[in-house]
Amino acid sequence: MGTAESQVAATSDVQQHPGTTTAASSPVTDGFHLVIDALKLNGIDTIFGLPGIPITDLTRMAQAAGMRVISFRHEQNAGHAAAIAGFMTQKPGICLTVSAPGFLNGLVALANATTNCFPMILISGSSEREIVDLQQGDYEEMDQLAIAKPLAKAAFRVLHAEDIGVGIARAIRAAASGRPGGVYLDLPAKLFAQTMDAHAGRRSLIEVVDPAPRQFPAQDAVQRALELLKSAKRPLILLGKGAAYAQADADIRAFVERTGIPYLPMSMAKGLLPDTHEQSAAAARSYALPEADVVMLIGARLNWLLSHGKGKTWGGKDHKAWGGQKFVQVDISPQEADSNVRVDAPVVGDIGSCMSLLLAGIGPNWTRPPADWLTAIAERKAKNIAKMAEALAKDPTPMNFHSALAVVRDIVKANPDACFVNEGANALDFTRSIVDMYRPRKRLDVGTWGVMGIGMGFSVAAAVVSGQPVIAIEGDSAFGFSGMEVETICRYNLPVCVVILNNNGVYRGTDVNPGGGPDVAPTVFVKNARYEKLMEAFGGAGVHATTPGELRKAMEEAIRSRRPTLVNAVIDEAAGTESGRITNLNPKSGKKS
Ligand code: ADP
Ligand code: TPW
Repeated sequence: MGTAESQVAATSDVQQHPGTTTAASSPVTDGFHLVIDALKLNGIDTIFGLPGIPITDLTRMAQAAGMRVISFRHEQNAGHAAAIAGFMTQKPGICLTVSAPGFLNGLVALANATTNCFPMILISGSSEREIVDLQQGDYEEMDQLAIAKPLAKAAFRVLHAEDIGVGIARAIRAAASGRPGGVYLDLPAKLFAQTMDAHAGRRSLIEVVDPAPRQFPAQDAVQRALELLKSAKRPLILLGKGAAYAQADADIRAFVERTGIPYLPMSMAKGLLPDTHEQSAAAARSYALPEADVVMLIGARLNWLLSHGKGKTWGGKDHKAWGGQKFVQVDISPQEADSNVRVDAPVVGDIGSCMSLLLAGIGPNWTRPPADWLTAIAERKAKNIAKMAEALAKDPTPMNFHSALAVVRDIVKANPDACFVNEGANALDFTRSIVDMYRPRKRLDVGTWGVMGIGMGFSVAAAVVSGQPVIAIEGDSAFGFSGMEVETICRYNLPVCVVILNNNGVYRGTDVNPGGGPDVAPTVFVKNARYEKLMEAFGGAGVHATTPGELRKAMEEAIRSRRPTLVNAVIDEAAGTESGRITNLNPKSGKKS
């Protein structure tokens, strides 16, 4: 990279911008250009957003300056796109919105990014501080900074053009360093038109050096973890999305293979090692968790997705009881250990640095786990895989989740580099367990919150960032949260194949109004809806698939042609359970584990 000055000179010619040359002809720049130049200086080349006052001109100027501006139909989808771009690249994804309502629409994505440890920056235009603070009723008035603060890892506002460089540098560092997260950057409308001397402007920009500095754990922490693992009779490794994010793929794989310890991938860590790896215990999960004696968490939290590390899932005698496991936790956050149960060996640092030291520490004489543990897991696994194969081989009419997903499983196997987006309840749970992933950071889903609405935003970003085909497996309810973005997919001609597993409703389509009135039940949608026509409306391909053969043909064609495609895969409306696999979290069901 050159100096800040040469970069800026190359990225935006301030003299060509109307009103940016003073009478004395000393060049001036303005807030618009400083924002664009600061982003470009830091290697950020894409903005996901939605224009309007006061940022329309910013989107135009960014495009003129060679940035990719991906314009959405709703800010939430742009925000989800930015967040997943951050997950895929380790560079904060940028979402740009207008004030109050646009900002609020983006907030779900900002909060979701923070919750999931994805680096993103939500940049919103805002109204005039003087008017907002006196609550005098400005256009789209709102105290956005105050509202964003509790939902973001950090929040900043820039009031003066000469501080734009610092504001963007701080936002980048806050989003990407340590535990990544969502950052809010408030840019009041007045800032964009502020002018300043172009040379001083260039000098005010900051090219962030080492935005996510490596953090090595202490040697004794590494030793403690290795000793504990060595002492285990039934060790288990859990890989989380933090491990996928860290891009330490080779060292993680080497550590798993050289220790010989069985592992379980969390949803978005699927594919970090291929799901077909012989050490994967995924198909024996309900055996491995309660039986393990030492569990090593790599970039995974002991939250609800892991039953808080206790209860019956872990072999505890009731839903609150500790199962007796000892834990090693590799994580960048020093506060994560002991969040739910005692962690005996915290290893705090970035996963790349931690894994390189752990790998170096195992040495040539490492003893693999006892054979009876490995055999017991292998036996359970073989039994469950055979059971699953039986279910997948059935060909019922209408299709069910299994017969449709057997097709998806083959398509992903044949196209391992395709990105894979997934949301819904049953559509999520069945897909996660049936469809194997083969490469890291390909599976992008509802994450820590189980949030619906990531579908089309993630799909757009995955296609833009990776250039690879994208397959989105969507529940019909899940799809509805972001469905209008099929226009965005068609507009940018992205190679996205959306498959809706359509069972006529939320969870399924068979509920009946308990009051007996004219309204359908709250979970029921229009029967036999023709979702594929939505894609056709914007020039993409729409397919109505009622058999696995039709689904296979449509998906193969979509991937071959790279044409935006929506397959309406009609499945049995009685298929699916309420809330998928987390029925037990519904209050009436009570907490069972
Ligand atoms: P999952 O849902 O897959 O179990 P979580 O989101 O619960 O994963 O956990 C991810 C963890 O990874 C977080 O605790 C976060 O601090 C950690 N993490 C994220 N990035 C890194 C990194 N580069 N190095 C170390 N830990 C990381
Ligand atoms: C932002 C609650 C969880 S899953 C789901 C909802 C509404 C949809 C399930 O139906 P779908 O899938 O998609 O048709 P399937 O296969 O079971 O039929 N609002 C938000 N997030 C969540 N999680 C919900 C509501 C929910």
